[in-house]
Amino acid sequence: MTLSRNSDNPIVARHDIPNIPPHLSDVSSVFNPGAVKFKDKYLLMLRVQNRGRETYLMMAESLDGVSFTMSNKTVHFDGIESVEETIYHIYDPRITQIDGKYYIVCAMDMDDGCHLGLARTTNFEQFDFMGVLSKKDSRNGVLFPEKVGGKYCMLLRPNEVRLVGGVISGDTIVLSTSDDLLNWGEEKPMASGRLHYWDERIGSGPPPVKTKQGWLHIYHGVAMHFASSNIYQAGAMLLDLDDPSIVKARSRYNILEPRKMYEMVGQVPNVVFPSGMIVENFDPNGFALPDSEVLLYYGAADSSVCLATTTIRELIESCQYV
Ligand code: M1P
Repeated sequence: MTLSRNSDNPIVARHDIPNIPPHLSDVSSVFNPGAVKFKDKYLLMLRVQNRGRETYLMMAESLDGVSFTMSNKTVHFDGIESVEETIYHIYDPRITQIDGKYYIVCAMDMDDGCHLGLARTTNFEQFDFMGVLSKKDSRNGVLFPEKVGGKYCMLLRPNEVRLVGGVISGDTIVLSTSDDLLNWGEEKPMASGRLHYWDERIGSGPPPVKTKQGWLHIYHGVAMHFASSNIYQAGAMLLDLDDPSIVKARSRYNILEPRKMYEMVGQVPNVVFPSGMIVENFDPNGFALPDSEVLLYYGAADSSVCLATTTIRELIESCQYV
């Protein structure tokens, strides 16, 4: 399995973020981006942290997927003021195109824990907040790009376990379905962490991609059996096309792990956190082509944004183990 890190990594770092008074000035970090191709441009929705450790979302655009120009304003979700509870942070956006509209699922830290929020846009200039999706403490929500069995589908990761270091995480990704994208039904377990191995705690990465072999899903796994640090890595799964709660195959070995200094050292050491993926080529029925290039965008050490590339075929070949 070869995932090639871009030689310009980190492709977006804290010094690339413009000063935007009064809140953004010489920011602390930028990481865990959502990614999408829109009108022949590569777009990232960046998670930016200022010196108050407050979180802002910011768009960046590129013609080649590597060299990005930052927006000169932060993203605002119109209508988010209607949420009565305090929202402390909105972060880790995952972007999915469904029927010509773009949906963004974010984590939102609130008084009673982390919840998933949904926003929608058609132009990446103006965004409408649609609602809070999760009742339970959850993170890593990703929407499928089309209905399956007549229903919208979402993967999410309930937060149930406190990791060394304080963050509440989880070890099971679940599948939920909906008729309207706002009201979500029963959560069916899809995949769990594997104790003693690289992915003891897990969470979804970018939204799943349709391939002839199944829904290709990149996820992060956390190895927790090391005294000094939790190690965040990336792996892949293939889910059944008709029932995505069934894992057909999964990578036994991680496909990307912290090795470079920018992944091992930073705000949270030893983290690669895949959150955006752009697949270049699909067939007319929406199946990703095996030789299509894949651009995987990830947060490194909760400090910067990096890019690694591969192909659909190689990602599928990494999924040989259930
Ligand atoms: O610090 C590493 C990551 O920790 C959390 O990950 P998870 O979703 O698996 O619990 C999140 O806070 C994530 O943003 C962060 O990058």
